[in-house]
Amino acid sequence: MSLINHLKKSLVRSKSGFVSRLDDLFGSGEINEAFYEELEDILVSGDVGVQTSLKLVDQLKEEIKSQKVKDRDEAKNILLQLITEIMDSSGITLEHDQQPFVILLVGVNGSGKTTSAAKLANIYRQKKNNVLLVAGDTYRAAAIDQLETWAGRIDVDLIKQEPGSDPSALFFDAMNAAKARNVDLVIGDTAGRLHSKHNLMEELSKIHRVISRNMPGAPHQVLLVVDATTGQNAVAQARNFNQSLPIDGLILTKLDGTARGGIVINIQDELKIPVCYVGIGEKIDDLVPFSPEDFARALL
Ligand SMILES: Nc1nc2c(ncn2[C@@H]2O[C@H](COP(=O)(O)OP(=O)(O)OP(=O)(O)O)[C@@H](O)[C@H]2O)c(=O)[nH]1
Ligand SMILES: [Mg+2]
Repeated sequence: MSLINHLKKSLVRSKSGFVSRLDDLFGSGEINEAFYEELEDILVSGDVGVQTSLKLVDQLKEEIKSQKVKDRDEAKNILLQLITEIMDSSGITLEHDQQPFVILLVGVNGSGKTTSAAKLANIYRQKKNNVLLVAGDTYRAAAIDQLETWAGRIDVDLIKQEPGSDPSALFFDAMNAAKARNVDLVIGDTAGRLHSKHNLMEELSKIHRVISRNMPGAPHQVLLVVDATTGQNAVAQARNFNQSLPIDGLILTKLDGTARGGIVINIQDELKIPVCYVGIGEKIDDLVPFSPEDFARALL
């Protein structure tokens, strides 16, 4: 199934949801002040964020005026374009120009890092890449087991150490293994952490340092995994993590669990960090590369 169908399916679920309200609004009627007010309300309650919503409505108003648009159907196309433009900063592609290419997944507890690491490994595995998973959440034996189970299922190698061992040392070893085994892609899981836990954030910086000392230029992508159902909190998480280590892109998980989904637009507008993948379920295939056009079209 394409991203657009997946998104439609998940976004349309709730009758009072974002997409159905947009659908109703653009269905019929004239363009008047009530139309703009309703649109603003729909965007804000759809998690687009107050600032971004106001900006979108203002831009739409201007375009409607200058293009002398009369009907809502035409207005819808303009909004679609405006939304796509906000998200179009996405610069990350599935292709990678370094070997091994190192991706590090970070984020708060339970956001979907481990599952996304496995899903991502599966995407590259299907493209015939030689993938190495790193069980970087060394705090809990269960976290190591969880990734190991996935690795077995998708037939990808895994590097792990005893629970309680130092994650930086593990990543150091993993870089050596990646070079020795001629791996195309390394995907590192990490333990969940809150931005306010200073020592845990320091640990992430250390992992980052150790990786780049062993392999200059790596990690090539640091992806922050955020849970879409946390709404505005997801924006705060992205902002906070980005202050501790440079975030190259986002994996927005559990989009299937929210009827709002506007958070995708909000994050990209406020932080200019591209959404690279979206998680749309718990199964191994439920991670799809993000496309701004498809997302905007699924919304409208
Ligand atoms: N519905 C849905 N569930 C997801 C998605 N991604 C992850 N999950 C579920 O969310 C739960 C937590 O996922 P994990 O991958 O263990 O999250 P984590 O970030 O590794 O968690 P910690 O290691 O505890 O910080 C699991 O039950 C996953 O199956 C998604 O896109 N959609
Ligand atoms: Mg985990």
